[in-house]
Amino acid sequence: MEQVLFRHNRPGRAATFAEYCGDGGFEALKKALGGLSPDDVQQMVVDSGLRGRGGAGFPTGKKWSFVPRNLPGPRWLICNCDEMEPGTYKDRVLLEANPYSLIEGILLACYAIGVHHAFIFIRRGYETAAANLRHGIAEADKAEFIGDNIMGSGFSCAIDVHVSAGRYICGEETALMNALEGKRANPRSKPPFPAVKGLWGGPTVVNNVETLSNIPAIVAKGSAWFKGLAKVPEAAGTKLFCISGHVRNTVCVELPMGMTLGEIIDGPCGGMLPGRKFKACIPGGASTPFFTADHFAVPMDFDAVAKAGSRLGTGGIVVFDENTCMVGVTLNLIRFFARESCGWCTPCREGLPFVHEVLTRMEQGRGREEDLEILSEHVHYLNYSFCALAPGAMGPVEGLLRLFKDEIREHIRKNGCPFK
Ligand code: L3W
Repeated sequence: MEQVLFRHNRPGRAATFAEYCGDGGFEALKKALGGLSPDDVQQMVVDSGLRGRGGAGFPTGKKWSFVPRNLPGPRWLICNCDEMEPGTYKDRVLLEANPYSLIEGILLACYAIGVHHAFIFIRRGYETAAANLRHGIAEADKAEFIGDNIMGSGFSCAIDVHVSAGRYICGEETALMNALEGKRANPRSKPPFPAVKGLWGGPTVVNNVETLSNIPAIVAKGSAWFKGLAKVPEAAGTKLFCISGHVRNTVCVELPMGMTLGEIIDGPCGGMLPGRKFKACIPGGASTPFFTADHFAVPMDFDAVAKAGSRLGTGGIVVFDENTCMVGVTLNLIRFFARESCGWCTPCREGLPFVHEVLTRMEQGRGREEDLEILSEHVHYLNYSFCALAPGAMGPVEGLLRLFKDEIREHIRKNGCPFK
C-alpha cells in the first residue's frame, strides 16, 4: 500500500533532515519556488481533491481560495496541532516520525496563499513532537528553506511553534486564534470565517497537521496521482487511521481513503481480541455517531461515512466488543465534553452537564422511559450552540438513541446496567 505520510518513517526514531532530503524531501518546495506560481500550487491542491483531515473534511484548496487576494496587511497560516479528540493520536505519531513533511507543506501553503508567517499551535503534552518540529525548523532554516528570500526566490516565510495552554476548546479554530492572541480561548462567531478575518483581524487559513503534510507529495507528484490513491472515485489520497479498543493491533496506519470498515478491522487491526465479538465502534473520533457490524461494508471516506449516518472525522476508530455497555461508553464521552465546554454559550454550558446527569442516572439504575425523549430533544437543542463542540458531543448520544434503544430500555427495565 502506497505510503505518502509515513513514507519517511524509521523504526523507533524520527527521520533526520538528511534522510528526508535524500528521499525527495524539499524537492516540491524547489519545484514550486523555481517555476510554479502561487496560483499554480493552489490549483494543484484544488484539483487533488484534498479535504481537511482535522475532522470537518472541508476542501483544502477551496478554503485557501477564500483568502482575499489584494487586501493590504499581513495574512497568516495556522497549523492546528491541538490534537485532543479522545481516540485520536495520528498527528502525534506523524510528527514523532517525521516533522519535515509538515514543515515543507506549511511553506508550500504559505507560498500559495501569500503568507509570510505561520504558527504551529501544538498540544502541551506533545513534547517530543514539538521538539522534533523545533529541531526540524532549525535544520530547514540552516539550509535556507525558511526565512528571508528562500533559495533566492524572493519568497520569505517564518514558522513559529506555539505550545497550547491545554484545553480541548483551543482546537476550535476561532478559540485557537484567541488563545494565540493571548486572550481567553472562547470561540468567535462565524462568519466572518477565519479565511477572511482571523488572527489579529487578518485573513487566516487554519489547516490540520495531516492536511498540510500531504501538500509536498501533491506538488511533487501531481493532483491526478493523489486522487488516484483512494479506493473510491469520490475520494482522494490516503488517510491516517488511529485504532484503539478491543482489537489485536492498536496501531496508527496509513491506508487508501475508501477502504471499508470491515477491511480495516480484519486487516491492519488483526481482527478482534481472541474470543471477543465486535459490537460497535466510534468511526472517527469521540464526536462521531457509532457504527455497528451492519456498517462493515461502508467505505471509510468523508461522503460514504456521512451517508451511513456518521462522520469520518479524524479517523480515530475506537472498537468495542459485545460485553461493552454503550450507555456507559456514551456517558464516558459526555463526561469529557461537559468538562471541556468553555462555558461561553448556554446550550453547551448547561446542556452537556444535564445530558451527563441523565446518562449517569440511567447507568446507575434510575433511568426513566421519558429519558429517551429528553435525550433526543437535547440532540436537537444542542445544535444551537456557539461552536461545533456541543453538536459534536451529541454525536454519540444520537448514535446511542438510533442504534442501541433496546440497550437503553434494558437499563431502565432492569434498574441498572445489564453489563455489570
Ligand atoms: C470560509 C466559508 N471558510 C467553512 C471553513 C471553516 C473551517 C472548515 C470547516 O467546523 C470546527 C473547526 C475546527 N468561508 C467556510 C469556511 N469554512 N465554510 O471550513 O468548517 P465546517 O463548517 O465545514 O465544519 P464545522 O464542523 O462547523 C469544524 C473545530 O471544528 N474542531 C476541530 C479541531 C481540530 C483539531 C486539529 O486539527 N488538531 O484539533 C473542533 O472543535 O477547528 O472550527 O475551517 O472555517 N464559507
